[in-house]
Amino acid sequence: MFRYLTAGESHGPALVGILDGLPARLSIDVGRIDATLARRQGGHGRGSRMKIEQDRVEFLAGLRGGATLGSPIAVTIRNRDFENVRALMDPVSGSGKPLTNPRPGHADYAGALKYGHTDLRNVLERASARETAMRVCLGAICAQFLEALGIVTHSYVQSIGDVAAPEFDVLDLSSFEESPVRCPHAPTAARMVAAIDAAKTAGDTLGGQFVVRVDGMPVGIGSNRQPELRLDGILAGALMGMQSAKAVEVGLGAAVARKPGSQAHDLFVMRDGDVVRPSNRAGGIEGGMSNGQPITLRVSVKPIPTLVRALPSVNLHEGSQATATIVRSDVCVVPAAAIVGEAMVRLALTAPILEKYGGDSIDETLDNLRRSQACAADLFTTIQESVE
Ligand code: EPS
Repeated sequence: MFRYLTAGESHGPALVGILDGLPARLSIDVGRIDATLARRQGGHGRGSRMKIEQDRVEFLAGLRGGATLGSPIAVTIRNRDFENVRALMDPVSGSGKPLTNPRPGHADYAGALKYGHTDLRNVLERASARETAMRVCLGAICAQFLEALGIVTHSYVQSIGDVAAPEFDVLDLSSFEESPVRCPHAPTAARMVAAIDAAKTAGDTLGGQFVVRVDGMPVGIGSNRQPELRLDGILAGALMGMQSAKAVEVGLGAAVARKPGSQAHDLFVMRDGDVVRPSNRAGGIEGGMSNGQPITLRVSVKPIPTLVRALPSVNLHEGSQATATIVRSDVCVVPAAAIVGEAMVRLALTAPILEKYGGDSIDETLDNLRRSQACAADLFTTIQESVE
C-alpha cells in the first residue's frame, strides 16, 4: 500500500513528510525536487513571505546513494521564517497575543469551534497553504517514479478573476513556464497580471482556474468495481483536498451537462489497424478507468480569504462586531496552486498505479507494466483473429 503524510505549521520550525510504499532502486534527482519547490514559490501575486523562504528538501530516510531503498522516505523543508517568530511559535515556549477575529472563508472559525482553540493562530498555522510546499516535495518524488513509467504531469493557469484564456486544447503549450502567471496564452497572461495588480491596489484578492494534464497514462488505472476505486473520484478527491479548491472538472466537466450525447463523447475510429479517439472530451477517464488518452482536470480555486481591506467579522473574545484579522498574505496564488495541483495528481495516481503494477523494486514495476501492455496488445489481436 502506498501512502503519504505531512506535518508542520506555517511558521513552525519545519515541514515534514513521509512517503511509504515507493519501490526500491528508483534513482532520485534531488535538484529536480528543489526546482519544483522553486516553481511553487513563484507566480505574480505572491506576498513577501516568499522572499524569506527558499524551500529546499532534506532527506532524512529512505534514500541512499541517490536511490530509494524501499523503506519509508522521510523528508523535511525548513521554514526560514521560524527564526523571525520563534517567540510566537517555539514548540515549547511559544505564545503571543491571541488572534480573535475569524476571516470569512478561512478555517479560522470552524477550526476554533471544532478544536476548542481560543487563539485562531492555533488553527490557521496548519490550515495555511504553507503546508503545500511539502505536498509539492512529495509529489516531485512521485513524479520521478511516474516518469520512469513514461507518465508526465503538467499544469497551467486558465483563468484569474474574470480574465480567462481561450479553451485549453487550442493553446500553444510551449514556454508557459516563463509566464509570470503560468498561462500559455501571452495576451491573456498580460491581462491577468494587470488584474492581480488592480486587486492588490484595491486591497482585494483573486481566485481562478488551473488545468492539470497527465500524458502517457496506461489504460486501465482505477476501476469501475467499487465507487472509491474510480480514478476520476480519486483525482477529484485529491484536488479538492487542496486549500482553496472549490470545484474539480474532468475533461469537458460541467459543460458536458449542456451538450447532447452526440457532442459529448469521444468516437472510436479505426486508423491503420489502431483504435484512435479524435477528441478527448472525457478527459482520459471512462467508467472510472484511464482510457489511454491524456487526463485533463480543471480546478477552480477561491480568492484568498485574507484581504488587506478586511471583511466584516466578529471578535470572538468580546462578542462584538469587528473586521477580520489582517495578516500578511498573497493577492493571488493560482499559479502556485497549479503546481500544487500537479503534486496532488502525482500523489493520487501513484497509489492505483502501484496497485496495478506492484513491484518491490522499480525494475519489477517496469517489468509488470511491460507485461501488462503486451498482454493488452495480444488480447486485441486474439479477439480479431477469433472473429475472423
Ligand atoms: C498563507 C499566508 C502567507 C503565505 C502562505 C500561505 O504566509 P504568511 O502568513 O507567513 O505571510 O505566504 O504561503 C506560504 C508560506 C507558502 O509557502 O506558500 C495562508 O494563510 O494560507
